[in-house]
Amino acid sequence: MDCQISALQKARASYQPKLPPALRAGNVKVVLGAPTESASDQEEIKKLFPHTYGQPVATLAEGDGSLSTAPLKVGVVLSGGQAPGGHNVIAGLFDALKAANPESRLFGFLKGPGGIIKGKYKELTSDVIDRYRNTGGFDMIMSGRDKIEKPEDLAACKANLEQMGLDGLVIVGGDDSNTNAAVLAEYLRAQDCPTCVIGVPKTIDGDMKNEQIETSFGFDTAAKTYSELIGNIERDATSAVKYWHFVRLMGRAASHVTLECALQTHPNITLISEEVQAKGTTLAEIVDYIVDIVVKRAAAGKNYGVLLVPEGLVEFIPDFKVMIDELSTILGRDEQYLRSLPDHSERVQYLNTQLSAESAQVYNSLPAPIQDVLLTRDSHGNVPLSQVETERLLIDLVSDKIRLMKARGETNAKFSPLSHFFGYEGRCAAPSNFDADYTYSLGYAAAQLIRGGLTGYTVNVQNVTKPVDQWKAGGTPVTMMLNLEKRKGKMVPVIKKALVDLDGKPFKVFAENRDKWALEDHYIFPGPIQYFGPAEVCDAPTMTLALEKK
Ligand code: FBP
Repeated sequence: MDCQISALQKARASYQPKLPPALRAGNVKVVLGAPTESASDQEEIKKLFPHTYGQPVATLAEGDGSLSTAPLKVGVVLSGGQAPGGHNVIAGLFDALKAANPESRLFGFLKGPGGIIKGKYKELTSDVIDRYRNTGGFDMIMSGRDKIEKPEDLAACKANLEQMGLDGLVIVGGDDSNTNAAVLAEYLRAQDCPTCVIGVPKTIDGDMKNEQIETSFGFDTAAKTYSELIGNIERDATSAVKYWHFVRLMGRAASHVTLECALQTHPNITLISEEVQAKGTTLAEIVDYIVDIVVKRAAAGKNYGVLLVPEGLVEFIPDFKVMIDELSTILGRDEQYLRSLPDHSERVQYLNTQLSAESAQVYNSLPAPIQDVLLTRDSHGNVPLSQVETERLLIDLVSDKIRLMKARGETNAKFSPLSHFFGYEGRCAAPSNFDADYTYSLGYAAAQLIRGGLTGYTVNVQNVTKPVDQWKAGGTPVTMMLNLEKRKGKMVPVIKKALVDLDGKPFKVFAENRDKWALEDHYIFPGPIQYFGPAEVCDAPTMTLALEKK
């Protein structure tokens, strides 16, 4: 049977993403700026990256024919969580390589960085690429979360890249994967391997951004997809007038997705992890804040509402953070032993002998499934927070408190909560026009950096709140974005995560309005992403980006 595609997919396949003028010119050059320094810990990072530290910022401009037109062999890998637009990065890379020399070839490593280590790849020809233009997902070559870190993994990558004769490798990933790109670039250069390594900033979490990288791709589409769903829930809430919806939103560390969705939909309660951390708010205080709004709305006859909570919240509640850090140190030391214990209760028993008294108390107060998740780390040392059901924990605690208040005659609120988690629903949506253009431009620019022989760079496209005619592209040295962070109890170089800036415009606009949104109903219903139609409906950037760049 023929593979069937939807009517939208068919129409979308012919969308031609827009490119910044310098890339459209067909003749591009690389302009290098002044040497750079890492975000912090300069001396230590310089020692760890002696061959690639301090490289200059690169800008792509209309050119002078100085870039290589020799046929190139390039590999590409998709790393970490899916984000809308990954396929367009590959399409842009492919088109740029072919435009420079039709003999150039592109290879996709399969299932993430593990594919480079194992030498698993497939050639990406135009018939493969054309099937995936402007589609969501990473299914063209799949993704994975392996970390290229151990000496034997680095050596295996080098051997495979050399055997394939690759001139360049493009690693599409978030902060951890772009850190991987820096580590691999340094290693290859130290070993005189000619393969250039270029990273592409991807993550729906929106936390890989800085002065050079204005946004990570996928954030736009994912946040708009969740906002559509939240808007629908708000309509349902005002129609049924009987449910409180507790919605947890993806975003492992930073609350950008939650903040963006709040700006787009005006829910009654939004928790922002960074504010919780800055104010040192405890879990009990968070519960009190929620209960207060539930009770006040009930008194006004509104036994319904919508609450947004970021996935990363628990790591930002001060006593939880201390407990999670202690667990990470224990895992760094005793993970094997803990895994060898026959059941969860024995693990808890052992942990109680290792954690400080305060942390043991916090850990013991949690339900067993959450305790269990907190003992897991991915290959980058992160807690898999997408599995921590914070929305249910909050529902339980708020329900308990309201029950008590009712028994004491302090409220007659009817609290019927429903829980939701929006994460995977948005990561593979068809990229919005913004993400389709942005990712295609990133891929196209990555090819130029490789043609220029640059390595250890993350590609950037800037000025993105302006029309594409004013976009600019270039490369940011990865070491410029590094700092040292504690992972599994050890200090390691990683790209500094951009958390929500409490002094920034997006948070301020939210903070100025939240009391009004709490008690009155100011819901906004953004509706689904539009791909065809007027620019103000189809091409608007996120509110976060618009406010940041205002
Ligand atoms: P990246 O940082 O790799 O882009 O992934 C982000 C993310 O979507 C987080 O928001 C979420 O916590 C995590 O991936 C979920 O990971 P997994 O896909 O392994 O369940």
